Amino acid sequence: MSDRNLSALAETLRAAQSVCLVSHEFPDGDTIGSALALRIGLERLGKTVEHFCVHKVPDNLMELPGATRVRLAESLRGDERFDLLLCVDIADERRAGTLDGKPVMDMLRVRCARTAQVDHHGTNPGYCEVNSVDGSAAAAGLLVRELLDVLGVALDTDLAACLYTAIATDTGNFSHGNTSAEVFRAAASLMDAGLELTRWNRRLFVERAMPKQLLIARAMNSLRYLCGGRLGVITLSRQDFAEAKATAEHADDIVNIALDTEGTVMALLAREEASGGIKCSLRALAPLRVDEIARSFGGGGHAQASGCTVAGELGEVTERVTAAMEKELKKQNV
Ligand SMILES: [Mn+2]
Repeated sequence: MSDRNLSALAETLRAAQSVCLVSHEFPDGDTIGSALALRIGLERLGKTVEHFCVHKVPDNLMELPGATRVRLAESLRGDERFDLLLCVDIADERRAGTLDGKPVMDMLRVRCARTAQVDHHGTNPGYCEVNSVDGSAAAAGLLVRELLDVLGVALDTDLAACLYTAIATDTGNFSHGNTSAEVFRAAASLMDAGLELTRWNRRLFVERAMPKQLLIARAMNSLRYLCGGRLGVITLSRQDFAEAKATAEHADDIVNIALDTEGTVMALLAREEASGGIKCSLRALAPLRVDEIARSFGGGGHAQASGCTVAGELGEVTERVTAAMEKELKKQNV
């Protein structure tokens, strides 16, 4: 395995006294877990560390050590200065987000003497002075674990919790195609360090907020199948959201309930938006695609995951979109 430029990054970190960590917008387990692990390691080496993000840390990560110390980018003061800016899991500098319409990265750069990053996106253009980037790594957390090793920081249960969160998140709980032998070797080293596996696994992958559970119950109740089960359809009304005390974010992956059915190859979630209009999420299993259908309703997206917002009444819009999906299924079947 390549050096991943980790010795250069380690040198840069040793030379810095104050470090400004930044996680990407709409933060996930990798950008937060990796940065929290870096914070623990750097503080153990006697550094001063601040950790920023434009958005707040998701609720299910708030128990991680250091999560309550993550600062919103808007709290950055005019007189704050750092020796080093360290971007974590940020594929492109725009991904750090914006504040009042301005790139957060611009705000941070002027306050930091040097810039560095640790990332695992193959498309990363290398926008810092020191770039530790490996597109073949499954998570930024893998690079951070190795970096801590180079820095001579020994793993403990806190570091294990943060790095597990990073690695488990980006590998879909050790199930996606990027789950390499390196991932399992790293996980083994976290177990050796005393990882509380069942605790963090529950927080990340088992528990759901109660409004989400209640919304799922309603989604399940509305679930029906067309085309002999090849098309699954879920509808959620504004009343469903109100009675579950749920918001649009709680509906995020509910369309998968329909798609994850034996024999189902296409799925639709149609939900009434608070602002009026019906938000449709369309899914398909490759080689089937739904982007053309979404486009025909004024939306768009990826081949197998698309969306559109259609004016009209829930039942009527659902019927129109499912008719288009049925047509597509029949077309692909001949
Ligand atoms: Mn990542």
